Order: sequence, then structure tokens, then C-alpha cells
Amino acid sequence: MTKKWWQDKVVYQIYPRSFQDSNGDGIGDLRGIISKLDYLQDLGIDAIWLSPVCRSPQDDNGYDISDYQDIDPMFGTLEDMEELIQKAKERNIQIILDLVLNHSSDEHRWFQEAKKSKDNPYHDYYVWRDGVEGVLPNDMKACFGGPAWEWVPELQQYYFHQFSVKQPDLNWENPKVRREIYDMILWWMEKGVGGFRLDVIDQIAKEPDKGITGNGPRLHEFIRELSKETFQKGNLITVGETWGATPERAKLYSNPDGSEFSMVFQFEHVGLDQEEGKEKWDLRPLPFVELKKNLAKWQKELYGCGWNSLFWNNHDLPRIVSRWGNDKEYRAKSAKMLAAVLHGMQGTPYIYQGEELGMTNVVFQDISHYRDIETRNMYKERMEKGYDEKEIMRSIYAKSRDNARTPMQWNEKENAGFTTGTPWIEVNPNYTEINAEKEQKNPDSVYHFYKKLIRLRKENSIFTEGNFELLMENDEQIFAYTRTTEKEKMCVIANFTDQTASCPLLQKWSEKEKLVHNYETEPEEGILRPYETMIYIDR
Ligand code: TEU
Ligand code: CA
Repeated sequence: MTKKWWQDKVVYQIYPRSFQDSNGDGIGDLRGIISKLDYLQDLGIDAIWLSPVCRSPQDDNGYDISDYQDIDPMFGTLEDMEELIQKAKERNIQIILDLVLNHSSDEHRWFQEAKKSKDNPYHDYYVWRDGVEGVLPNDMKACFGGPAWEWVPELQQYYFHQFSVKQPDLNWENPKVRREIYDMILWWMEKGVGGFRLDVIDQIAKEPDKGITGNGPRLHEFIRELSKETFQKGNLITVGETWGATPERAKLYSNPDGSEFSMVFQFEHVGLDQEEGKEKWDLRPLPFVELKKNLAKWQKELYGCGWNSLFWNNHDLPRIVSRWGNDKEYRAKSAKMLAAVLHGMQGTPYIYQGEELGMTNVVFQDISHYRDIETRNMYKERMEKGYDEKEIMRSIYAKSRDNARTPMQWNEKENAGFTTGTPWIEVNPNYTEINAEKEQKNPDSVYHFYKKLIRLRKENSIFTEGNFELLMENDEQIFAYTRTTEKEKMCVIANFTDQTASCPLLQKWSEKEKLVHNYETEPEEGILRPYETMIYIDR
């Protein structure tokens, strides 16, 4: 496979409302991001994936868009966006926009029109079924709880929504809808954006009468058309969010011929610590050996015929250091270990804001402090079903999306330097310990470890090209693998536990050049210390 220009890039995800507030209203905004571009340039990232900033009633924090061609006043103006694109470009940073194409807001002009009458030209932009009040077309459920159908008395019809009632699904069967979407994307491309992240793109080809949401029959047909009409006219980085991806499908999404996207987000690994067949709230300990085998499977399957994205975190997931590391006595060590394991693999690394500081999950006293619609709905639903409240809060502490959404911790001043006003969601109280200023000053910090990994990827093509092989696959403590090219071999070794672990690999590798290590001294006699990690290279 010939190398693509974007394959050695590293992406940083910004959740705008929690990144940096510039005007004291407690909500992060575009001018806030502009003021932090130097920070991002110092870190060394190549692109910013910006969670949605378009006009939105914010029912799902911007994933409910009411105007795709305007910026929400809460975040700034179109001019601010143009300035951000420009100023980022000056630092060789591209802006990747988040396209939410499966659904719009119910406050979008299209839906407002669609609701007026069955023969309104916009009616067929959404998915409707005739019916009788109280008798749902079928028993499909929405992702954030409740039925997937909402009754509109004026029309004597139900509309379909896979997410909240304020996120009606767009009807991709309608060619007019698709054309509107393409024109909108071309408009953004003209503004100079560097790419797109496609929200729940594997759910656009739904067929509700057959109970189909993800992976509908026409899915790849729609995506290929979308790609041809838009992305292929530019030189972009595109990534599809696909919860239902198998390796087979991922090869289509990220086909090197460029017919769909550059790469794909797949989520198998982040589902491993939940009870099988249940919800993410139903916790089970991480089956470590399964995690290794799963990541290895994706490395192997896409080698030479597709492209992985590499991530532990995003705005929907808990903080990785709290989840699979140890955010108490080994916070920095385990954060670095997780970083090394991820960045050593083949694919495009995504760093979620604050991950590079080793930011942790938050524990709020009670449900009133939580803002996320998914968390709040689940709490209500489970309380009604009679679950124990302590049990519910335990799930929230482990998995709530708000864990990732507390404000970015910049310094030890009030509100972590995020805002001079009252933040829309409380700051994690550990900001005096964990913040960017402190991390940048300490050469031994998580921040500097990430910075080094990013640089190494640029300097060593083996990170992008090397063939992956999992070692010690049934070992319960060690995550180890090699990457191999014709000329070089690299070995990533990591102890995933807070116990020491014997590692025969050290004998062979410790004589080689060491690229990174999260302890200052050498390990003794082939024993790894808690969360110890190193990357060796044999040139
Ligand atoms: O997420 C897709 C999605 O399926 C999520 O609802 C996911 O199941 C959940 O967050 C896991 O906790 C995307 C966006 O990333 C998310 O923020 C949006 O809420 C969702 O789409 C709807 O647009
Ligand atoms: Ca603001």
C-alpha cells in the first residue's frame, strides 16, 4: 500500500464547550481555542477534531444541529471560525469538523417545515409513519432512552429518532436530502477545513420497518456517493464513527482507493468492560487478554488494506487513566503506559483534550451535578425501575460521558483557568494537582511523554508502516508487541498492572536503543515494575 500523506498525522480532539472560555460566560468557545493554538503547536499535533460548533439548541451539546452553515452564538461567529482555520493553518494544524448527518435538530428549518403538513416539500426529509396516538409503529428504542418514535398530533404521524426526541432522523432515501448535505459540505470545504468526522455514519441507512438502524442495506452506496460528491474533490482527512464496524466493513470504510473515508473509528475494545449483551452501565472488570487479542485482530486485519484510528478516549468515553490505568498512586506512570501502548500501534492516534495531562474521571456528589442527557435519562429510568441508587452512581462514576466533559485544566487558578465566570459544568477538584501549566514545567510529565510519542511518530516511519505482531498473548499482565519493517524492528513492552511482572523479553531488548521509558532507572533482572513501559528499536 502506498503511503498516504495523512498517515503519520496525530489528531487532537477538542470538546469546545469545555476547552477554553474567552468571555466569562462559563462556556468554552472558538476564541478560547484560538488563544490555545500555541499550546497545541507545542504539543506537536497536526489536526484538531472539533466537536460540533454549528447552531444548535444544545439538547445533546451540539450533536443536534439547527443550522449546518452557521456557528452557534455560544461558540462565536463564522468570522471566528474562519480566523481559527487561518490561524491553525499558519501553525500547520488542520481543522476537522464534526458532521452530524444522521439527524438534525427538531429546530432545524427543514424539520419546522416538515412538521407543517404531509405535502410540505420538506416533509420527506425525515422518517415518518402514519399511526394512531399511543400505538407505536414498533418497539424500537432510542439510544438515550424511551421509544424511537414521537407522535405529532397535527399530522397524525410519528417521526423516527435514534437519539433524543430533539434529534429527528434525516431520511437518506430522499435524494434531495443527500444533495443538500453535499452542498453544505462543499461550502465548508471552500472555507478551508481540513477534514471531517462523520457522526454515527453507519446509522444513516436505517430501515425502521425492519428494525434496522446500523449497517443498513444501502449504507455503503450512500457513503460512496457522499465521498465522491464531496471529500474526493479535496485533500481531506475523513473519519467515520461506526459503532457497528467489523473488520470486513472497516476495510470498505477505509479502503485505500479512497472511495469512502480515510479511516474509521471502531469501538469493540471500549465495550469489553461491560456485561455482554447489556448496556455500558452494566460493569464488569476488563478482560485484559481479550483486550490485547481484540486490538491485535484490528491491527492484523487492516494491515495493507485499510486504516485504523487509535484512541482510548473521546467525549463519550470515561478517562482512560481512571478506566484501565490507576488514577491514584500510579496516575502519571499508568497514563504514560497507556499512551505508549496506543501510540506504538499502526493507525492515526487521537488524543482527547486533557488526556495528555493524565486528566481523570470526576466524582460528583449526586446526579444534580451531571449535565449529560444520556446520564440523566439513564439515572431516571433506572431509578424508576427500582435499581439501587448507589449502584446507579457507581455506573455513572465509571462510565458517564461527563467524566470527559469537565473543563480542561489549564492552571491552578480559579476554575483551572478555564473561565472567569461560572463553568457550565463543575471543574474536577483535582485541578490544583493536574493542570497544563504544571505538566509543561515538569520534563518528566505525562504531557512531555505524549509530546515525545508524537515526535517519534514523525521521525520514525516504522510507527506508520511496521507490521504488527502481538507477543505473550495469554500473559495476564504484560501487553507487548513488535512492529517490523524490512530494515527495522520495534518492540513495545508494557506492564498493565500495579504489581511487578516478569518479562523475558527484556533480556533480548534491553541492549537495543530505547525510545521511551516511564521509569528513570533500568529494571532489574527481567522484572517490570508497576505500569512500567518502554519502546525499543533495533535499527
Ligand atoms: O455518538 C454515537 C453513539 O452511539 C453514542 O450515543 C454512544 O452510544 C454513547 O455516547 C455511548 O455512551 C455520537 C456522538 O459522539 C455523541 O456525542 C452523540 O450524542 C451521538 O452521536 C448523537 O449524535
Ligand atoms: Ca464563552
